Amino acid sequence: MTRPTVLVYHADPKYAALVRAPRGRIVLRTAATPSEAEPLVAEADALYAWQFPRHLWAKAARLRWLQVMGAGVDWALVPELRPGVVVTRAPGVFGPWMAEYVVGWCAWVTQRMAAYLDAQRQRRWIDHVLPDRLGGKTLVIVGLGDIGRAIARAARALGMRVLGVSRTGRPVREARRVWRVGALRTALRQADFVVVLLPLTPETRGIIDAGALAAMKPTAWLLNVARGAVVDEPALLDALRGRRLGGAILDVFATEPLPPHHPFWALDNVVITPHISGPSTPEEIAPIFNDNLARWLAGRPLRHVVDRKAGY
Ligand code: OXD
Repeated sequence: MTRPTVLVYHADPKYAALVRAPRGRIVLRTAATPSEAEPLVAEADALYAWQFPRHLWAKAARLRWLQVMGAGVDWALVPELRPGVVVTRAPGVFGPWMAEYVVGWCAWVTQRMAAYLDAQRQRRWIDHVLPDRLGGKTLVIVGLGDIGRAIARAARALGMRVLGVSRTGRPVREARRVWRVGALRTALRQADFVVVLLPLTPETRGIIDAGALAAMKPTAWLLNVARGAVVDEPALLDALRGRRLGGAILDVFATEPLPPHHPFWALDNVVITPHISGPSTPEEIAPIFNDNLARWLAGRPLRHVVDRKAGY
């Protein structure tokens, strides 16, 4: 019996080191760069990867399964990936990280951390500046998958009022109320903080547009931890420059790395982080991959299969 080939594509060798399969059941190949992947991809039956180079999909003639290492799958759901390839995600891993990121940066705003640090550098005692509470503030979570619900739980633990927006508008235990995406602006009007978590699909591209931003209170903060292109960046820039928003915490951008000349860098009401809100770690993803690998080898259905039509 020929053994299936599993290609692991990542610069960190730990991803491959943590692959577990019964002895002799698979051929394991690794590639850290596009040029290393190029001669191997035609042989791959399964791929365990992050940001696999788009120009190589056409060569992946034998590929049957792709396990994605990160939260988003938009880079994989391209027409070049043959329709028969099953794509699986890694849910449950990123929510705890992103909950800490979101709650942490919301607290950075309300605890006025920038102001106190700034005053410290100048040896000034600014006891006229008081912190605010997160308790009682309204957080609107746009995108209520497993990550959105993990963020909701953390926010609720601090007494925040959590509202949600999702494609279906289906109620979830974690949010006091959920609207459909069509009623996005109704939800945004109520927010002190908005966190954007929608996957990037043709329907969500630019969905946080000038009208959506105008619906937000002028004191509200926008946190984008989804994809840069879900937000209309020129409209956001306009709103921030015009002080029509409290500010923005941005972890993702339409172009990454954010180019040095980009105007976001210069704004005092923007925090820029380099796409780190939900890092992938080999140790956290490995159990998901290994469980699916065992299923795949046994011919059983895989877990966490992406709906390629829906885009997530
Ligand atoms: C992502 C990730 O999908 O960082 O953006 O995992």
